[in-house]
Amino acid sequence: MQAHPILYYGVPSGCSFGSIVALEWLGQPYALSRIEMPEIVTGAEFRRINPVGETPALMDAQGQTLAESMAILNHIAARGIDRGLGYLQGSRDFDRLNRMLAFLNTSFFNAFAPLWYVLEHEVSAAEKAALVKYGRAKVEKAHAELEAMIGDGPWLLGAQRTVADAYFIGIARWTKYHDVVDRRDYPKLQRLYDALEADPAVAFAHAIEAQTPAVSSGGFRGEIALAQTLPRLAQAA
Ligand SMILES: N[C@@H](CCC(=O)N[C@@H](CS)C(=O)NCC(=O)O)C(=O)O
Repeated sequence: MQAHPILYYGVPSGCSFGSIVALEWLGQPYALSRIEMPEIVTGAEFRRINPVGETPALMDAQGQTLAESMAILNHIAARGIDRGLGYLQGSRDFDRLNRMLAFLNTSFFNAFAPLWYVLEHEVSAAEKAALVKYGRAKVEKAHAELEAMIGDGPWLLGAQRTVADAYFIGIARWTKYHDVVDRRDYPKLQRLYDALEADPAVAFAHAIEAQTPAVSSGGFRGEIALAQTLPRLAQAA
């Protein structure tokens, strides 16, 4: 396979979903590498890609790696300015996008952490009740804050669809795993969610995760196994 950037995406239902959508919107050639969580993501091979043992991670065409959603989405946005995915650093719009990404990456993403913990760990009934109460309150608060932050849309930053929208949909869908918030209570977020779910890039990312036939409207060039990507790692100087 030609040396395209490779996005390592986590399943099931990783936050890397947003980076898949953003790469589709970018329209440039890329490949995907599927990483099972928690087994493979925390293994020695994947830690050569991201020592933190988390997805998403990106390997560029030169074999350099980049981790953290914020960094990867900003990397994609910088290459997609002509497509409206991001803005020139130093501009007011860049600051607005960065603020939105930061909110999503901290408040919105983290709000779900107590609820995921309950699903993924053995906890006592009392611990579960406390974590669920805490998680629900956090998810509700983050939804209310985001609803208040955004204007009349149609996208998070207004008229322009950016990498922030891609990242949003990958996290917002987590409500389906937890008995938490009715999105219809947040009409702007519900509208945004529906618009994104109807997007071909989002349909593609769902199909990739589910391993059903996936139709790319972007530059998808196929999947590559983790072990096959390792020889491409750039050697540290
Ligand atoms: N700060 C990181 C967090 C990434 C993260 O937590 N990824 C999760 C999936 S959403 C993961 O890979 N977890 C590893 C595991 O489940 O063992 C980012 O924003 O990219």
